[in-house]
Amino acid sequence: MTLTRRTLLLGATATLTGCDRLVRNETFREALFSAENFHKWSQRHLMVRDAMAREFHPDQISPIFRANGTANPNTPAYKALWRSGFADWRLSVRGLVERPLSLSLAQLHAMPHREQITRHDCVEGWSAIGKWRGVPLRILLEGARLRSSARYIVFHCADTMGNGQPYYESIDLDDAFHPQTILAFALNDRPLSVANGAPLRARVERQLGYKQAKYLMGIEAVDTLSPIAGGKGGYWEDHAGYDWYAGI
Ligand SMILES: Nc1nc2c(c(=O)[nH]1)N[C@H]1C(S)=C(S)[C@@H](COP(=O)(O)O)O[C@H]1N2
Ligand SMILES: [Mo]
Repeated sequence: MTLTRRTLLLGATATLTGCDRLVRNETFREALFSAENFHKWSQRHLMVRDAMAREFHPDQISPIFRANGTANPNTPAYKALWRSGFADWRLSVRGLVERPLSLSLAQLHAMPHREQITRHDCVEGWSAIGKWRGVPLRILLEGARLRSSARYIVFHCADTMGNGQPYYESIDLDDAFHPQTILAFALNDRPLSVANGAPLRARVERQLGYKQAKYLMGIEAVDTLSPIAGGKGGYWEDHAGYDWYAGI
């Protein structure tokens, strides 16, 4: 809650006090941080959406980047991919794009990279600093020629949760095109481990841990989130009422 409020304080100075009071009201928060409303609200209040997340020095990297949530998808399909060293894994880029893509890990490795040392904050109350390397999401979206009707990017994951539904998450285009939003295949100069989301995971550095989707299988461009699973834009948004915009 404090974390989310801080995001609001980045912009909208004029409305600060009124806002601060309103955001304490649960109903208002629910409405504001839903996917549909957040975008309208942030534009109306000229929120600073292009700010960069803080980056750290190599000597600040945490000795251990703990794993949380799924630590191994353990499905027959994932196990088969893992056994082949993810040689048969493909990332699909689909939905509202003119040129759908199906990319191997080797193809992703051959694309331009970004490296960033950032802090991951989990709502459960722990943080870790790690060095990520991956392909900026912007490059994939430009390669697939995102259609102008697209408003969100959905991350589809390989792991199924307790209720048998796959983990998924979504972000809007401000975050999708942000320079620090990457699809990472390496953590601390090593290939991403299974525990941390092998072979590919999202890093959306201005948001909380649960937005950092692991075990990516596909990314889908959509104009609305309501037909997907519970309709709130993410597994925890659907099942635990977490904010869709989980700003730090
Ligand atoms: N596919 C998938 N992605 C996920 C999760 C998950 O259970 N499944 N957990 C989320 C949560 S709550 C956190 S804090 C981070 C944990 O990432 P880590 O395991 O690398 O620490 O992944 C996020 N992404
Ligand atoms: Mo988390």
